[in-house]
Amino acid sequence: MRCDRLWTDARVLTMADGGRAAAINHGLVAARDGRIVFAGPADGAPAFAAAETIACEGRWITPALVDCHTHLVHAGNRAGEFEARLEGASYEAIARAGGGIVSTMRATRAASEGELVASALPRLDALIGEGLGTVEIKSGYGLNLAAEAKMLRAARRLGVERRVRVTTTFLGAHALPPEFAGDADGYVDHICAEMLPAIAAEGLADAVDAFCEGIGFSPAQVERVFAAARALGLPVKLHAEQLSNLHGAALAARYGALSADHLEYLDDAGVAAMARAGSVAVLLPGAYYFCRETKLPPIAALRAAGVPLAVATDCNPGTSPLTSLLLAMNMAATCFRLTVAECLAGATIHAARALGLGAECGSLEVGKSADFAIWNVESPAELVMAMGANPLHARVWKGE
Ligand code: DI6
Ligand code: FE
Repeated sequence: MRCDRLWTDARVLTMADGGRAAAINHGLVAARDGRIVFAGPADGAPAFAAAETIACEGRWITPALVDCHTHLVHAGNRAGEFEARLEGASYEAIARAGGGIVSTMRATRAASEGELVASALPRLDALIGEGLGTVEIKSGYGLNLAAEAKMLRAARRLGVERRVRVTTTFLGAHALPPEFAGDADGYVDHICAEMLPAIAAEGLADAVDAFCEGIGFSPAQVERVFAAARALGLPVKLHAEQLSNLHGAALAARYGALSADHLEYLDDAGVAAMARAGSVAVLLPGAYYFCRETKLPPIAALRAAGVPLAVATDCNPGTSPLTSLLLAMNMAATCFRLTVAECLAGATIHAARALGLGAECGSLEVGKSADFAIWNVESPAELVMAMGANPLHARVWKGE
């Protein structure tokens, strides 16, 4: 069989079969036209005629990592807020006093698209440097049409500047902009009637998200955004149950959400609703850690119900200034008690599913994009165990 490139003498974790496939000790991976044509044991593999053969010297190959929840594009600096919180101020109090998301909004509105791209690149490069192949990037710091569209264009441009797959999510319902102070319903009307249709018409968003929370938007308001998204044929996801239980995950499930994210305050009914809808639970241990949250997401219940668990950085300037998906995996293991296998599936196959990309990436299976990472580790558990180490040997994206 002809292929462009062949990686031999590798140990391979394909993450096929929803992450359950066994590790392959003497494996090889073959790519042609950017797609995987074989990933499996060398024994019994077809004979390949490859333009180039790369010997991996026993290194581990996993799918390239997928970060399925980030706010990578933003301007400004919230270090002062970090200091204030260390001195006792709460996240809610800072938000109510005009800091928080709205302070990043001001800086983001003032930045040009090029400035947003330039300031996001170091964050993106940190993730890519750890074997990332796909990243989701949300808007939500513009909070008017021009600035939200600017953020999403900047996000799309990042996928041109670097060899990485970028999916974009419109998060207009992230916080209330000052123009609509005291009129959240008016802002939601504006999102549904003006912003979302224009964003969709320009093809700027692959999905629609909202922040369902006391300091964000009510379930009734989120439902109006979801209905507008559905009318435009856009899939939804939701920041749900991060600080309190407003039953957002169950609402998202009713709209067939790709995922519900955070979920510390999720209850049993929410777990059951997510399981029925097939929504992915996106766990964000960086925000849990950084906010010194103590309420754990209901991992055992999610596991028992068969809800796929993803792990993401939530990279954002206020609650999770984290640009390492490997560290997010470590935190998911240490703080949330995920197993190594769950962490690895959470940052690959389940994360791809949370983006609606389950057929395109996240596992090494014939026909999928040849996106993978080659690691200098003795066992995949090291990828989850280490804090601050980067054992990446090489990253392959679309077969190169
Ligand atoms: N939940 C979060 O943790 C972030 N957004 C959200 O809806 C916080 C964003 C920020 O503080 O800038
Ligand atoms: Fe977030």
